[in-house]
Amino acid sequence: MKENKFYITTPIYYPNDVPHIGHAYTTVVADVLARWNKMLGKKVFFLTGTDEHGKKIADTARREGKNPQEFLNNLVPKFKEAWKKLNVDYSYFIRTTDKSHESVVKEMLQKSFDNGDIYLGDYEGLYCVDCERYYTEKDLDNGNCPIHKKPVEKLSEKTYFFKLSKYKDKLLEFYEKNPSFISPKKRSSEIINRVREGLKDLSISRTSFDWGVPLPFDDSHVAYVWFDALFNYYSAVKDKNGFWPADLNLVGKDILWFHAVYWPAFLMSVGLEIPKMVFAHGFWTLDSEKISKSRGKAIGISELIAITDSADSIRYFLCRAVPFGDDGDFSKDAVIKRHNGELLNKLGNLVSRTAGLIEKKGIEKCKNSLLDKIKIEEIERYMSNLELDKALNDIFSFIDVCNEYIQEKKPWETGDKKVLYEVADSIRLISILLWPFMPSTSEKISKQFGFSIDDFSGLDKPLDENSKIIKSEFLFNRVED
Ligand code: ME8
Repeated sequence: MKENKFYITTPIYYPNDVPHIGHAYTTVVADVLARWNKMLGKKVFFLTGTDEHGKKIADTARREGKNPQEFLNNLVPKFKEAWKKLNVDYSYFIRTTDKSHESVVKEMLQKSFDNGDIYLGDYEGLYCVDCERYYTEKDLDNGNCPIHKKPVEKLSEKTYFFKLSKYKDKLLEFYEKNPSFISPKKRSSEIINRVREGLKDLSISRTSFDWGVPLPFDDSHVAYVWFDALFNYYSAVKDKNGFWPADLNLVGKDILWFHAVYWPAFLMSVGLEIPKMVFAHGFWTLDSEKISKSRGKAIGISELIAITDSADSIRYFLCRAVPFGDDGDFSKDAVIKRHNGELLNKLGNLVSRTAGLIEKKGIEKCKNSLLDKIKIEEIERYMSNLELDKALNDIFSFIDVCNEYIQEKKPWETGDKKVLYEVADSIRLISILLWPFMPSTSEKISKQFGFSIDDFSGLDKPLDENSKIIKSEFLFNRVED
């Protein structure tokens, strides 16, 4: 089972507000990769969820006059609804307030404590509640948190420390042996250099609030939210044989440090295997500014889908517009341009024109001469390197090839049923390859052309000559820009 499984995760998001485009990005890409690996015949487990403990949630709930649980029960469904609207098909949605997760966190704290990696000490520092982390004076931007541009709080507390310093050499050795653990490559050297400079022990407990998992060896402290949160990836599959370790922890670049340094150190301390890869993607900006709920600069999920009235169109845009790993600036115009230009004019037209012609003229089975124009191996390679934009580029180049072929062969004049078969069979390939990106569009095409989408072995099964092919509604509607 181990070689043939794929366990992928998104970060678990803070449900202190409704989800926005940044959360949608990681989740959609994770869904595309999960679906792609399912199509490769792997047993896939795709995890997402919400990070519900900590001061940020406790403070926001208090400001709204609610207790944290009540506050969360109102917001967590918004994440589930958002993923449903975006055709995200996760295997499991974890909440860190799940009792089963809390007991794993306690078990891990106890193990780490028993292994001598946790001790009691004093901590004084500058804390940003929105980040749920301490900063040093030199990290600050004019006295403010460098990310949220808000004042930090001076906190002083008795705290338990995790002996992170002890793991410096072990981590460096691990990175050396597993060069793709921190991906993409351009982000790994910065992390490794910082680790080389030395690691301070990490405060992993809090006494200033109680919204968290109590330490099993001292219940006057609750666990630091990141110790609690990171173990979600393990607690979700603990009882599922063969899925651990994760194959891919997908994260934004903002939280790479936590996943590339704290996470493997915690796992070493408790004697668990370490995920194969942590991949940090770039950030979307809106009008060149960081998208942030707390600073009121964000696009919600319904608003995102409403731009083109198509979840598949947004999924496509997020995967195609920016090389995965790079930053990008989001604009409605860019979404509409790709929707009208690539989805409607290229893919939509190919499908509706071909189906319309076939309804009138029919098809005759023959060898599909277009097949050697689609670079399936290259597309597979791009996908295994997480180069989603390049894979889509190749698929859309093939769509161009098909449109040009019809234009050149003019089957509406010649009535050539073989040409129509070749194009219909190519549409079958296109929709199988596009299914992970645009599942509902691909499923519409497969119904219209009478084939099924099961897995990639279907790529080698030519279209049945007796398929009933019908002209049906347009796949995409034109959006005025
Ligand atoms: O950090 N562009 O939760 P969070 C791209 N609970 N991606 C973005 C983005 C943007 N502008 N904004 C957010 C947390 N993201 C912790 C995680 S995991 C054990 C705990 C995405 O709600 C991106 O994936 O702040 C980023 O890492 C994540 O949302 C942060 O979500």
